[in-house]
Amino acid sequence: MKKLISIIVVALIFMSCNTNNQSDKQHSSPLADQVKQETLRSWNAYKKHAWGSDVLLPLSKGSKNWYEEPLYISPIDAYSTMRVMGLEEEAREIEQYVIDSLHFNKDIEVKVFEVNIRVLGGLLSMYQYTQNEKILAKAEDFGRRLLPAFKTGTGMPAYWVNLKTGSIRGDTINMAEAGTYLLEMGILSYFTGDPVFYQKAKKATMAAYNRRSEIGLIGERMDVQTGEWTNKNSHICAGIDSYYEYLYKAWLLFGDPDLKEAWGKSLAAIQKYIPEMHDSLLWYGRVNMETGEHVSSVVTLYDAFFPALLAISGNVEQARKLQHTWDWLWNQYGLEPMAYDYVKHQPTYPVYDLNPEIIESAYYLFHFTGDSAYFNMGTGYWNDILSYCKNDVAFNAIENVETKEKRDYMATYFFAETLKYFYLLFGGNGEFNFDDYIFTTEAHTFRRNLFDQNTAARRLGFEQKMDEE
Ligand code: DMJ
Repeated sequence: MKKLISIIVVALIFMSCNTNNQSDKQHSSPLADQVKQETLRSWNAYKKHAWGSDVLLPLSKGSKNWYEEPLYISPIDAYSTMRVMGLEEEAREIEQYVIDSLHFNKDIEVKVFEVNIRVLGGLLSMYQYTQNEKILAKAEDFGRRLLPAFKTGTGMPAYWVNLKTGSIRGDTINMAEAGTYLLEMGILSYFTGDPVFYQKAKKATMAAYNRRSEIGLIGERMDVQTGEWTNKNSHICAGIDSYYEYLYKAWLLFGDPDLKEAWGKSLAAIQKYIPEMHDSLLWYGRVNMETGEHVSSVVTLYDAFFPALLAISGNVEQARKLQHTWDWLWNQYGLEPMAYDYVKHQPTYPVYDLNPEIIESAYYLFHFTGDSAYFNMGTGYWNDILSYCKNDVAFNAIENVETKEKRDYMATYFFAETLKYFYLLFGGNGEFNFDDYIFTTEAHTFRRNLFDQNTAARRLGFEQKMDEE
């Protein structure tokens, strides 16, 4: 009841300064300021308890590194959010630390996919905002250290690469880990003028696309040396998700016609075989890539990115229906379980790790429809996160969405994505216009007008077709 009343109060405040307008510049709510203050509070906790490390452990007030040596992942991931929120001093501090203290000549094996979206994406966004050549040099150095991973039989990256020696390990990867490089590597090619980065990324993505089945679907996992599928489940869930996201967004940013074609054909196959109605709700489960037969009704909370992708690619009505499903699931628990079986109606993995996807989709849908229902959804999610995840220094993950048992972890994307999407949904930063930006899968923001598509074709090394608009 208390929650309902607070949603109504915020909705009334919101409506009083708004007329359901789709322009991002015309709405703002006190919630945006609250999100900004909570970001600052969490950042100060990171500084106090985890400075120089990758992650804050918010319950034990300690820190953790992903590898034997830190890569400073939380601050790099946080940087673009600081800029979006106008936290300039904090942003400058991160930039200075990167210049003075961060180097990548470390004898550590890193996960290629994860550090690409967080570290490379974060550094490139930092360069875009600062135009500081020293930051671009760091990004280029880091990007070059990832390249040996792509020296495999298929051109898809190995799972691990050693940043110092370039040795690689891990021959079986999922398609998100194979196909989520087009934006970061393409932007690096654009900024440096060296096409090698985009070319490697595109080869990896096309290696998956070119191995699609006769009905146009790709599987989940592949051996990167032999090109054999090791898991033929097809879906838009975690494990493939951002492969699709990057086909569309990289086409939007750079205009490579091969990506447009791959996106169009992939979406048609997805829409034909994957969606199904269950108990009057729209679900995107798992099917066999060769037959299209449904094989599993387990979905993951990551899949809630799909309404955003549907909306930005013009399928707003389908996006609305799917967001309705995710909103229903959130409200079953007041948070989302990491994995859920929609036929058995039970979580199969009950963790909630402060993930952003449902908020991202509410933000996109609010932008595209102007419907205050999406603002209100976001208000509900924010209040739930305040109720269950806020602690005395920052925010923590949840071990079990049914019991709300706490987990001593605050993921780096909480800074990069979750807080940023809340802030933008609530109308923080009146200067921020959705249509001017592309969000990477880690929500790093890039101004679209920085990228001229003719220049992109030259610097990234792809051919434009004559009949392209
Ligand atoms: C983020 O690291 C990225 O969005 C990634 O693509 C998958 N999801 C996590 C956050 O949930």
